[in-house]
Amino acid sequence: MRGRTPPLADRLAALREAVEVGGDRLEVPELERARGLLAKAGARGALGDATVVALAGATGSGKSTLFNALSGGEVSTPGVRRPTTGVAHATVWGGDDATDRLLDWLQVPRRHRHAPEPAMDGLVLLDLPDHDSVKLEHRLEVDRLVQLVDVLVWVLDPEKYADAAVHERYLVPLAGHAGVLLVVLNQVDRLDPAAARACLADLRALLDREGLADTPLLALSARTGAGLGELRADLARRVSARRAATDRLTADVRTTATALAAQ
Ligand SMILES: Nc1nc2c(ncn2[C@@H]2O[C@H](COP(=O)(O)OP(=O)(O)O)[C@@H](O)[C@H]2O)c(=O)[nH]1
Ligand SMILES: [Mg+2]
Repeated sequence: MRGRTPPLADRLAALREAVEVGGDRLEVPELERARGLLAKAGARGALGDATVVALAGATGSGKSTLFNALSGGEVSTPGVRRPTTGVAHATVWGGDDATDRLLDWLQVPRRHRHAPEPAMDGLVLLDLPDHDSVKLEHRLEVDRLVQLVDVLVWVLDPEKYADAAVHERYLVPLAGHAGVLLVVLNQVDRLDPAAARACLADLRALLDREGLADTPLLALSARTGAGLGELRADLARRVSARRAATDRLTADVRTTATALAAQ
């Protein structure tokens, strides 16, 4: 039907067929990635429709402070001395056995259960290690989880928001995933209103140029709480729609199938 997006199951079936056909003819990295994605889709699909949201970003951007502000307490220790932890932390809203299995699959051992909050029921929030950590194992842990989570919130700050590392390594490759991405400009309390507007406009233009025009950009202060309501509302919408996992996999299949077809 014209204009109708094929359901995930149809896309996965098509990808599986392409892998089977292609597997006889050529052995390319795209084929291996497609096999990996089919395995991921099978595993994630069996783990329920909770929404896994990860806070990602550079050292000192404010991930842990934001994680605590959303979690309603001191759950993850903000960095005094760096580098901080290489292990992701989770706060779970209304989790059940399926959520525990989901976190086992994600290999996130540190978990905190939030008090009941109906609007957020079904949210699994992760505080990731720093993507620019001096420790290789921290960076590898970020890369591993970036592949697995449903929604990525990139926490940027006024100094480093245009850093090539985050844009080239993470945001541009995720351009096919605009729907599962959210960018926040944190620490806006450190800017006067005019500077904050200029910074946001510059970052917006940069994201648009990178093919991320559909990605929401929010101004935020994890310290003062400014903009936090808007972020919560965005997350609550995604959580109640219960389709973030499907959307992420759909975007993955689209990217992977395109890469495979180009072979
Ligand atoms: N002024 C200001 N400082 C912040 C904000 N968010 C975090 N910080 C501070 O920035 C430093 C690094 O924060 P942290 O949450 O550890 O960053 P992480 O490395 O990304 O986890 C800490 O001293 C925080 O108190 C913010 O919105 N405004
Ligand atoms: Mg941290």
